[in-house]
Order: sequence, then structure tokens, then C-alpha cells
Amino acid sequence: MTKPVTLTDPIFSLQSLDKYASLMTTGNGYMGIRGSHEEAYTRQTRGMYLAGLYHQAGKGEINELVNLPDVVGMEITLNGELFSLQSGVIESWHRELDFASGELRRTVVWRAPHGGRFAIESRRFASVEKLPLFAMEMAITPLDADATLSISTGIDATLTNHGRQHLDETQVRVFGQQYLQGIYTTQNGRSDIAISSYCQVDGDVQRCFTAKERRLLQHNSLAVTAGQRVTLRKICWIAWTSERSVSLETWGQQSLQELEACVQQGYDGLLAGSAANWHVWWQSRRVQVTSSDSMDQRALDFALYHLRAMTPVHDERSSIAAKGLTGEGYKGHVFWDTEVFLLPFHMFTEPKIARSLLRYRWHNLPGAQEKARRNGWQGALFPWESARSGEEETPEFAAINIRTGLRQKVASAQAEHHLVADIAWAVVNYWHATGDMAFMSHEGMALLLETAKFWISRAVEVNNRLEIHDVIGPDEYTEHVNNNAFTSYMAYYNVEQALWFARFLQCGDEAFIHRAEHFLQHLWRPEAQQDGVLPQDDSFLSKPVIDLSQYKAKAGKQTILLDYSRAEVNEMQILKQADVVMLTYMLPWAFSPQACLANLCFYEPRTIHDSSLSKSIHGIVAARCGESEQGYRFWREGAQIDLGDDPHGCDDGIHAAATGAVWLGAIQGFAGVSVRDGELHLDPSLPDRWQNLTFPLRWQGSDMLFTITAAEIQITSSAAVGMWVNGKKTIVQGECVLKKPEFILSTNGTATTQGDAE
Ligand code: IFM
Repeated sequence: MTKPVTLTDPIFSLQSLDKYASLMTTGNGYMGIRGSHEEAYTRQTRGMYLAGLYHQAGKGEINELVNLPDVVGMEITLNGELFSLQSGVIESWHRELDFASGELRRTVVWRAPHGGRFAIESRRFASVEKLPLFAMEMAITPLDADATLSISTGIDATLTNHGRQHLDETQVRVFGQQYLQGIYTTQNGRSDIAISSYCQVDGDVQRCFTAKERRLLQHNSLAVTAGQRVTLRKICWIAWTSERSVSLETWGQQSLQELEACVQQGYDGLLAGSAANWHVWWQSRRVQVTSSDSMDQRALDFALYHLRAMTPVHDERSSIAAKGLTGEGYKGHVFWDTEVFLLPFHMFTEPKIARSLLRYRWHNLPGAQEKARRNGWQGALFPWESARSGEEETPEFAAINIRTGLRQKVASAQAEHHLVADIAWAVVNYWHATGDMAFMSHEGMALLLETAKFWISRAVEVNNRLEIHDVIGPDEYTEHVNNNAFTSYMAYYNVEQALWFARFLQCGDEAFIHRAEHFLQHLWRPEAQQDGVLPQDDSFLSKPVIDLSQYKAKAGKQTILLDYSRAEVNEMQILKQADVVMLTYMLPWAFSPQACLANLCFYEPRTIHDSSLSKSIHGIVAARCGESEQGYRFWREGAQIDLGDDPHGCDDGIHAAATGAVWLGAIQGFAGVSVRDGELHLDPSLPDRWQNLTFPLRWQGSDMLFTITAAEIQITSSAAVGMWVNGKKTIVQGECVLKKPEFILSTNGTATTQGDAE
């Protein structure tokens, strides 16, 4: 495996501070610390988040991922002048996030306004070896003359979530000359956070501490000779508990002891441990592409880095937020993005993480059952947005119309119910990829049964058939419709699978089996027209069509809503994101390639792609239809959602689903990996720019490695795997080379073909 690449922040710009703060978040699935600069800028939003740490600030507010006290900020004065890149001259600049080690580095040569150059070097990382550990260094060298220098840093609890304060300052203390600790409690009293920080500056330092206005700071000042490099080392231990089993005093002491043990190893020792862990991780995850555009490999490494940094593998009561741990967008809530866009990566690389994400839903079944009951249905209606408890967290209202003072209701919590079937779909996928019977017979079955019961109760009888009314499909520009194809097909699949597993595992009662059979016999699902186009819902095709080119050119910005009200948009053939196309992605076996293409060609011109979940799916469906160049264009545009030129596209956090879709696009789109009837299929169609695609995959306990070129496919498998390659049933084991078009060579291993796919 070659080394993952780096992401660089090309220039210091006030415009893109928050974009790069999101992109360059250092994280480990437990915590995420935005890549903000150490020095302050008014247009910079700092953020540190712990997975699963939510709190509701007060009346009328909803649970949100708490923005914790800051440890990154520093006030630096050089010869009495405040270090800020808004003044003086930047003589050189380099800033990069190293995906291989998770370290964020910056080197700047700064000429102060009154003269004198300084080299400013900083680096930091969140440890993947010890999750509560965050370490940073700041080194300053006066380049031209002796200088005086002062650095103040510590723990700054003035941070809020856009003005909403969630924490009480319970206790702040200093221990000896280097250790600071702040203990904070969420205002509902349920969670405590202990932030312990070791700060050490080399040399003959004058040091003092202050604690006021929620800032606990260590102030260091010293005289430095020209060329002398002064380093501040800051090592932090960020602990969180929602179960006070010991006194706060004892708990705080335990945190300090953990920190002291880390301090012994020093920054470099700690980094080495964490980087070694990253190295092992990449070896069984990295997707390598030989492309004429180096951006493609960067997009893949970026995606995988963040897929790790956003996933709380340590805690199955937390799941992945729509912005990961990189910002406060969507208040840190969990959507269907997790099961559909993020879980497949884990399922195919480290299935126990996928299991943990599914167990998050299983733990939250009571909340989902309660939501179904409150609305007059049975089974489990999972919340459209959730946090830790599994309660519905979708805000009731979206932005206010400042002309009318009226607020726009968010309808998703009432009607965007497809999430229920998406979770069931993920459970079945997990089963196929792992054969994990222990999970399936317990949590998996409970999820399948409860979701199926929801759909059975949700359907209404109309003229002797069952229909699903008043829903929102994935296309959120079309609300409150009857018989949305995506929802109805997915509901059918949900109930069908629940019934199959109930029989297989002999666990569904007679009443359920009878009701499920009745549902499957009577549920009406929209039927394809002669041209293969599946109506999105009962009314969609009768609505007028308008030219969307100006809105498509600004995809993601929702500019259509500046010209039309939501109600007007609802009455036109306008899609925010993939809907029928999404369906053909999720249930590919249910639609012929011709039908997939017909729907892609019909719906894409009607789709603005105002959601980050859209382009990538179009790309995969296009690639699966053999349109790999079109697929590549969509894949690239999907990858550019965060990495592109827009200086504000991800200010409030990266788009987690789009990140997952970078991986999905390569594996499910261009490599053509799919699972049909429980069997693994590989139907590659690489875009012209890609000469080679290499990726690992875990399938039913076997570790596999695929290398695809235009001429051949190499497969290495740790055990015998029966799979379909380009439509031929093939058993692979060891190292196999499959030459195109038809014949198969076996090298160190065995590869035998058994026949053509149906
Ligand atoms: O889940 C998505 C939804 O499909 C479109 N709006 C944004 C949500 C969070 O990413």
C-alpha cells in the first residue's frame, strides 16, 4: 500500500477559515476538534465535540451536539504585537492534514507589522490509540533578532453553539505549574466533562494563571534570542461521563492521572503510537486509484480519513451525525445517511462497526415504538432525526420568513418515513455480508419485525388494495404524496424480508405471518410506464415541468426557494435529490439495466441536486448502467461538495453522507460491487481516467483484495468465496487473475467459473 496523501489549505484566507476548519478536523470517532487556527479570527468558528454528547439548551430548543470548551486557542504576542495573519505580511505558508497519521501541521513565516520575521510552526492530532487524548505543539522562532514572546492558552469555556450555552462551569483548578483542569456539567445535570490540560513552554519562562469569565489560562512570557526555537507543548485529556459512579473530585483526579501518563511519552511518542494505529487501519481500508487526476486519490483518502474520524466505534449508544464531528450543521443529528451512505463502508471493511451502528437503532427501538403509537400506528417509527435517546429531534420549524415573521414547518418528522425501511435494508445487507446469526436472531430480527409491523399498520385500504399515503420520499421538494415509489417498494422489501427471516428463524407469530402475507399480496406499488419510467408518486407526472438549468448550476444552494415558495415547488416536477433513481440504487435486482437507465434519463433533468446525497447516487446508477463517463462526472461533482472551490460549502461541517458516497461510488459504481440474492457480484466499468482501482473488502469472514484494470481483474481471497464476476459464477481463493473478456487464469490460488448469471 502506498501512503495516503495530504490535504493542503492552499492560502490563508478569511473567507475559507471555516471551510478548512471543517475539512481539517482532527478526530477519532470519540472527539472531533475543528481545524481552526490557534490565533483568534472573528470569522472563525471553533468547535470540539464528543460523539453522543447532546444537550437541550432550554425552552423551544432541541438537543444538539454540545460545543465544548476550547483547548486550541492561543493568544501570542511577539515583541508586544499580537500575532494575527490579518496584520503584517505572510512570507510563507504551508498547511496540511496528513491522512496517513491524522496530524494537522502548519508552517508560516510571518513578518510582524513593525518588522521582524518569525517562523510559526504548529501541529496537532487526536489520538486513535487513546481516544480522550488530544495533543498539540506550537513552536516560535524569531528569525531576525532577539524578541520577547508571550503565549496565553488554557481552557476557554466561553464557547457556545451559536450563542446557546449548554454547560455550567462546575470546577476549575490548576495543579503545579503545568496542569489545568476544568470540570463542566451540562445544564440538565446529566453529563460531566473533565478537560485536563498540560501546558509546558521551554526555557526561562515567567508564568502565571488566571481564571475568570469562564477562561482558565496559563500565561507564559520569555525573552528569546534570534534563531532560538521556543516550543509550547499542550497535551489534553477530554473525559466525559453520564454516570457519576465516583465523586467529581475522584473522577477529575483519574483524568489527571491519565494525562500525566501521556505526558511522560511526549508529543512525538504519542503521535508515533497513534500514527502506527492509523498505518494498520489504512492497510485494510485504503482504496487506491491510478487516475490522470490526482484529485481522485485525494478525494478517496479524504473520505476514508473522515469515515474513521466521524464514527463512534467505542459507543453503540451513539451513531454518526450528518456532519460527523466536524461542525454543528443539523445540530449533530443522525439521519438515514448513516444506514444508507456510511454503514456499507464499515460493513465491507470492519463489520463489527456496522453491527454497532445497527445496535444504536436497536437500543432506540422503544422511542421508535412510542413515536409509532403516538401517531396511531404499530411497530417502530424511527425518528427522522435522532440524537442519543432515540426521540424525535427534528426541529418543528425551519428558518423564519423575516418578512412575514412566519416559520416554515419541517414536514420530515411527520411524513419522511422511508427511514424505517432503510434501516431494515441495512440489517439485511449486514446479514448477507457477515452471516452474523447471533445478531440476526436477536437485534436484527427485532428491527425487521418492528419496522415491518409499522408498514403493515401504515398502509390504508383503497379499492381492495393497500396504499401508502401522505409520505415524503427522499425527494424533499415533493411533500405529502400518495404512493411514493421509493417508499412503497422499500416498505414491501422490508415486510418481505421480515417475513422471510421470521420463517427462517422460526420466530414470527402466526398473526404477524398472516398480516405480512396479506400486506405483500395487496400493497400497490407504482408501475413502470411503457417507456420504463416509474412514476415517483400518484401525482408527480401530471405536474408541470420548468427549466431548471439556472438552479442546477447552483446545486446545493437551494436557490429555487428564492424564486418559488415550497408549496409552489411541490406542484412542479422538481426533485431536490434522487428518488426513483435512489430506489434503483438500493434495490438494483428489482429493475433491469434498461429500466434503471430510463429512470436516470427521465429524472435527472428534473433533479436540482440540492441535497448532498444526490449526485453520487446518480453516478453509481450511471456506472452500473455502463455509463461510466457520466458516472465519473457525477462522482467527481459529489466529491467536490466539500473539496471543491466553494469557500462556504462546508462551514458548519463536512457532508458525511457525501463522504461515504465517495467510497460507495468507487466500490459500488466503478468496481460494480453489489449483493444480489445474498451473493457478491462484481461488474466493473472503470472511467477512462482510471487505469487501476485497488481496494480491500471483507465478505463473509474472508479478506479480499481486488485490483481492476481495463484488461484484467485480480482477486485475492483469504478463503474460498463464491461470487459473480461479470455475470459468471466464480469461486475464488488465494490469488486469482481474471483476464478479459471471458477466460480465467488461476495463479497462486484457484478460480473456477460455474455459469452465467440470470
Ligand atoms: O438526510 C438528508 C436528507 O436526505 C436531505 N437533507 C439533508 C439530510 C441530512 O444529510
